[in-house]
Amino acid sequence: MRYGKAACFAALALLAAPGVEAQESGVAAAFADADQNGDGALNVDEYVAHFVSLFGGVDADRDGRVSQADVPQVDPARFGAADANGDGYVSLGEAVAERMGLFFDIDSNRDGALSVEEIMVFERERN
Ligand SMILES: [Ca+2]
Ligand SMILES: [Ca+2]
Ligand SMILES: [Ca+2]
Repeated sequence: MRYGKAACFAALALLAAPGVEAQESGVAAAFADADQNGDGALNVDEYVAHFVSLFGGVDADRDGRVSQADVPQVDPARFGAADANGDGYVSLGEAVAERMGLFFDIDSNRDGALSVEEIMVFERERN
């Protein structure tokens, strides 16, 4: 269940690959899943926690890193950008680092939290 809903948000959150998974209904469902305190916004803690849980879903063999083969939907250019040390794998640390950069791109009003609207706008502008 976690993987099903989370996979939608993964398109946004996990290496930001555009695609059918990123459709707005999927984003909204994944957002609700990630918004643990139900205040309608994702703070940094919720954002990172959600992403760590996503990473666990993708990292099938639990070695703490993900190869391109694990995430075929991710654009290889994005994957390469996230793979900061160029070893062919995106580690949890690399992924979180990449994700935190995106957080501030998405948080257009700079209030330190992401609204679903901010995510939708980000998705639309990017695609
Ligand atoms: Ca929240
Ligand atoms: Ca790496
Ligand atoms: Ca915001």
